Amino acid sequence: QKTLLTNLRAYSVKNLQKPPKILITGGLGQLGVECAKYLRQKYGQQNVILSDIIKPTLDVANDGPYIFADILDFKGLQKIVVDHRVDWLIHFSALLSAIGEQNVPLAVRVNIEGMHNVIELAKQYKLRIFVPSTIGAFGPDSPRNPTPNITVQRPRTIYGVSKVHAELLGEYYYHKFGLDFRCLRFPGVISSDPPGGGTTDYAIAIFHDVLRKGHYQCYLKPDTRLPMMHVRDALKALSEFLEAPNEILNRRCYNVTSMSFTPEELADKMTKYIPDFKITYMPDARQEIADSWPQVFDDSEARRDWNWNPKVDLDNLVELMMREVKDKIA
Ligand code: AKB
Repeated sequence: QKTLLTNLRAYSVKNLQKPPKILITGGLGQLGVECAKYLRQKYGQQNVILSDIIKPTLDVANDGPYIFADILDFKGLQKIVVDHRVDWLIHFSALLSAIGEQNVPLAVRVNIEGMHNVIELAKQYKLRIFVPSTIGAFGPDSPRNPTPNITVQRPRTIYGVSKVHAELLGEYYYHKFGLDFRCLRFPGVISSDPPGGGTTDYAIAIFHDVLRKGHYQCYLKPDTRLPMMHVRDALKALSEFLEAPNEILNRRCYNVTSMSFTPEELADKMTKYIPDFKITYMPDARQEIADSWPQVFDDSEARRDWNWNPKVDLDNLVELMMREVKDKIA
């Protein structure tokens, strides 16, 4: 009775009879745990199932439903959808840009074969499916400042190629089969949880290193401008977009962003909290990836169609990260 009441109170979406049952794949990546927390507040703890192939920490296991799910095992996925009566699928499993370049065959399996499985699954069981895309879905031939919603997409990483593939496949399934496919192209998402394997990771690592050691060696040049967003805004975008009625959406894939900055500009803001920290620069292979990506992301279509409006600017982001990373490493 108590759980039911909590669920009903938490559930604020209009136009739906009951809270959706949501399955999150790749749940132990950068966004999964925070996303589950966010959506459980909204739809009830038991209605959001986190999944991965990794053994969770006790904290994660105690937070709500957690199950084993291998996105490369189609039958296993079918069983989960049937047993748990899943309505919405949030598909986070992916190898990011830098790590993907180190193991292309694995990235093809996880990012492309995995996508084939979940999209067929969503079609068979009529699920609403959310797949994140990225600024990495653009390449050196795309306009970089600003990068509009519809433009040339010729990425040069396997991560980017797999995301363009996911976008096109999702749009195709929408038009051909009426699949409720939804996709947001995220910029670098900044959270106190380590991301692992991305090109935008410096903007997280810098907080951890500076708070722990007082200095940071950056693998990008000081003037490398990239679009970014705090995880709070990423989850707000995801949840608002998932709830948006189909009638107001003019497309299935939208650019979203909050801000753009360079390592130099970020470091400058951080000196307000730690005036004497040291930053040095030693660009590596990730520089070439960053140089092919958007510098400023045009998300005006998301703002117009479903009222996307980010809340965290660069000053807020630095303040939040200082606090959150301090708590994490304490
Ligand atoms: C990465 O750097 O690979 C990701 C992304 C921007 O998609 N954070």
